[in-house]
Amino acid sequence: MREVVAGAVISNGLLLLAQRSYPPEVAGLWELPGGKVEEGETRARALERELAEELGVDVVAGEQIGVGVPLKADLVLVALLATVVGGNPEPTEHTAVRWVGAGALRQMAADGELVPADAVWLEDLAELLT
Ligand code: 523
Repeated sequence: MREVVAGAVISNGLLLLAQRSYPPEVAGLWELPGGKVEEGETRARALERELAEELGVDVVAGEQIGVGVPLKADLVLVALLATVVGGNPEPTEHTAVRWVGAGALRQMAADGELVPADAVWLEDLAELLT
């Protein structure tokens, strides 16, 4: 079983979302940024590495939020809280980034603009933002 870790980065009461550029099924949809945990890496370290690579930010990963979401037979998606300790997110692999509050997040979910797996965390995320 491999893990993908995603960051619930919250700053000033807003959540960071990143717009996927690939694959075609999810291109244009918004996600909590992250990536695959490599062999020998903790979830927290993997998230810190992925956000540095993809967005040029230094974050400190915290506790898990929500449930693990199965992606395929051998892959599970896990979300960790994360705090920015340096830099401003600038997308290198994503199309764009944005910061949203609970209302905008709910609207995006209702409009089908979130990556399906991430939409499972809607209530967990909305609670953190209110
Ligand atoms: N998800 C997903 N939500 C989410 C992330 C970060 C990832 O549903 N918030 C899915 C999308 C892919 C798989 O997890 O099916 C791997 O994510 P990806 O592509 O962001 O991870 P990478 O960059 O480590 O993997 P490669 O594209 O294989 O390099």
